[in-house]
Amino acid sequence: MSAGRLEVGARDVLERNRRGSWTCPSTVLYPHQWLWDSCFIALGVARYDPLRAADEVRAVFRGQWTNGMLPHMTFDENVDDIGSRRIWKSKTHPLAPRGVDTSCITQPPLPAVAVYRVARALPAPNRQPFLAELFPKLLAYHQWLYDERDLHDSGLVTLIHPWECGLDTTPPWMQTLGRMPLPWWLRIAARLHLARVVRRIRNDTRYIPAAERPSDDDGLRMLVLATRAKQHGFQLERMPRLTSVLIEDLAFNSILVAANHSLELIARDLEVALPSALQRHFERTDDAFEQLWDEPSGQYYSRNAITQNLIKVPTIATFVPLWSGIPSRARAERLIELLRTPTCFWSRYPVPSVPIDAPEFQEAAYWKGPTWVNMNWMIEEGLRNYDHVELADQLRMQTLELVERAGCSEYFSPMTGEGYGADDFSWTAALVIDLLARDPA
Ligand code: 9WN
Repeated sequence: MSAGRLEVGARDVLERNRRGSWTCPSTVLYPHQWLWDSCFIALGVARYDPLRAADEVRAVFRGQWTNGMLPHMTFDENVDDIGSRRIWKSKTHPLAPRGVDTSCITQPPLPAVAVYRVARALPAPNRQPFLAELFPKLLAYHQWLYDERDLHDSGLVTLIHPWECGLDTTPPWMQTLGRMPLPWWLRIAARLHLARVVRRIRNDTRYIPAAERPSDDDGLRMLVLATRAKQHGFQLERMPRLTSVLIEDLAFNSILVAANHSLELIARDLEVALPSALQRHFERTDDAFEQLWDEPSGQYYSRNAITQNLIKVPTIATFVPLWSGIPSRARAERLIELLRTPTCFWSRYPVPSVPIDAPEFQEAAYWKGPTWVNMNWMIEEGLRNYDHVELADQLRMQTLELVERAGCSEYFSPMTGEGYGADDFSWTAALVIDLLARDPA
């Protein structure tokens, strides 16, 4: 297939998934708006329709809470999807917006990156007004992340639910969740009563083979965890340490570093200063990565915020710091050596979300093994940050080849390239457009 046909197909997916000003990830499986999906979508759309990309990012802020929180989902009122909306009941929360239903947790903080990059693609007269419009909202979001989620000023934001990390079923989260104490009565109640609820909420397995989606057990535990968080107003400071799963997530915090940097660039373009307290938080975050580095294995890991132990289960998240320019050159070289190891991360269709030689690896299971285009996109840029241009080009070509062969699937087998999950998935389409537009060096 030619690059032209690939681009036309990808644009077509984004057109079909368009819902007015925003784009859903998949009409069948994900008919609402998701936070980091819309940011990735905007980055691709900006390549051919910057004004639409600006609207896509703007729409993310429809759901912003009065405390600055950006929810991971904003529901489409025209879609009858009572199940998942019922978990949140956002309108019963005093800080939630009145006009739309949202979830009550966040997702990887990509908006500042999307705003900055989309602004650069806009016609000159639209640029400053767009930045000026969104800057206070971004500021409020980053402020919320630090005020509400970095209670001890460690510099690292703590997540209260795996849905916040974006790599939902990634082994470090699922292993920690698996150890979450469930009282016996809840265990039984969960099995007997919630199973029905889970099945209602889980319309996913009606469309996608169960083996490609979160297991019932993972799904049930995630649901229990959301219910518990709700009992505590989704507020970290109120969550009991014993029955919660609190993680200083590696990918999320790495993305935060890049987003903080974008916010600094936006402030510079607007010729305004960032609050000095916020600037100090940014510096602490940069420094905190030292604590997520494990010298013997030469990798970064997420940290359990309760025990303060690193969760030493290798995943693709270890490469996200490359995207944000976090590691020193020496550490980056170690990470890239690991990345290019064929028995581990450099499979036939890299990059698997879990190394193929790890006991946790499952070829088709969501975030437990498959290759995802958004991760490849970040790693490709990360390789360029550290001047590994040839490897970046190779990853770019192999990612495009994947999509040429299997279509805009949600994720892919890292061994055979077979497409899994939802078809016509928006961020796959959008990021393919961005990769095609990128000048291979
Ligand atoms: C829950 C929409 C989202 C992505 C996440 C991905 C998946 C949802 C789900 O789909 O999560 O938020 O139902 O499993 O894990 O990264 O944003 O595409």
